[in-house]
Amino acid sequence: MKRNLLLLIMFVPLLIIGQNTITIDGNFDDWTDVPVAMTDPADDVHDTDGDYADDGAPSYVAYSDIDLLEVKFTNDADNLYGYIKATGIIGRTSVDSLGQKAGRYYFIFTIDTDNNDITGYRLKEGGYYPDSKGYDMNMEVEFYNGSYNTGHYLNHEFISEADYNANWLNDLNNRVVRLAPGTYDWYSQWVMFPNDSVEVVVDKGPVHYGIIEIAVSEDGHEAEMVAPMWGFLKTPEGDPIIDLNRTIIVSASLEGSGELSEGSSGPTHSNWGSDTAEPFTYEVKDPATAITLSPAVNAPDKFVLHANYPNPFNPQTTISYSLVKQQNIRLSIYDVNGREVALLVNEQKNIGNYTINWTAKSQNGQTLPSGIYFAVLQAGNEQSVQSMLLLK
Ligand SMILES: [Ca+2]
Ligand SMILES: [Ca+2]
Ligand SMILES: [Ca+2]
Ligand SMILES: [Ca+2]
Repeated sequence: MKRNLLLLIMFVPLLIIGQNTITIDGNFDDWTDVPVAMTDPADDVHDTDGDYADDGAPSYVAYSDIDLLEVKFTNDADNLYGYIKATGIIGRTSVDSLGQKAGRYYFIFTIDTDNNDITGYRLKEGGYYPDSKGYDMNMEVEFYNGSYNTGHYLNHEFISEADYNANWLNDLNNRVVRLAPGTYDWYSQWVMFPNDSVEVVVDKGPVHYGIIEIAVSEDGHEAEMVAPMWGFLKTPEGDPIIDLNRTIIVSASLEGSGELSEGSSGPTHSNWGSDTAEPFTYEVKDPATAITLSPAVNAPDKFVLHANYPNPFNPQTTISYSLVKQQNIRLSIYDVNGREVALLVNEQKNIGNYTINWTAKSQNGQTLPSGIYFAVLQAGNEQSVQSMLLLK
């Protein structure tokens, strides 16, 4: 049984990874097979502007639109994809025509792109909780005044205003990120276009549609986002900041100005709220590797019949087999004279591991005598055989 479990763990997730295709369309069937990266409790939004005890949680604020519940994260050969489920409506902001000021809302994946605490900034500096260090870049979407505003990248490598002033434009013009110790307050922020041109953006700036895209479900509780890896730019040495077979740390947050929050105390009152899930480690997997390696390393092309257990047996034994593709199979028992004495399985089966108990009885229920029997698994012209000894 342990061996079966191991097989299941080893090759089923790899096959699934190879099949991930996320479409940014506001439908979420494409996320079904992506494992949950992190769950987050309900009703734990905190006041982003509020007091922040050194080792305690910041104060609570009621704001259901910001209350995130679940995070997923995946990639294909070219892109990172993030998914967030929330209690309220993702991206909901107040509009100035309602006699309120225009609100802001952020859908954020903050990334420690080099898996190194020394480079980047500390989440707490931005008022985020739980705290964690080393965050270099963001992929995020801003909603403003009731609608989408920009989908942009952020670079947090600047340690001071002087550092920022001296370097940000040069770095962006050279399409590089230096991965240096940074701060929350000093960052550059840009929308990237498919032709590699950039538009520097500021909060509440004009709408630009670049290569980062987002789609929200009809009920508003779910959203999916894509950020092409090349938009994270390169190091001065020319290495991509994000690439396949890298380990990154990801922190997902929702944040918004609070005109529409339950905690708001008037039409112009702004109670900033944010909710951050615990950060998680993510391997940027190579989908091509996942597809080709899994069957070759862990399983034969079509199926495997494992040794029965116990063996010798009396009268019951367990026969197990694994299928790496959906197929019609036939599992039967033969005696030493080549006579089929029992047919255990004869049907189409899905990919997976299967076990079946056999109690040494023939097809019509007769008890069989001691002796050698053969379990035979057949699919098409191929078969796999295990001999079994019934000892009474
Ligand atoms: Ca989708
Ligand atoms: Ca939450
Ligand atoms: Ca870092
Ligand atoms: Ca939380």
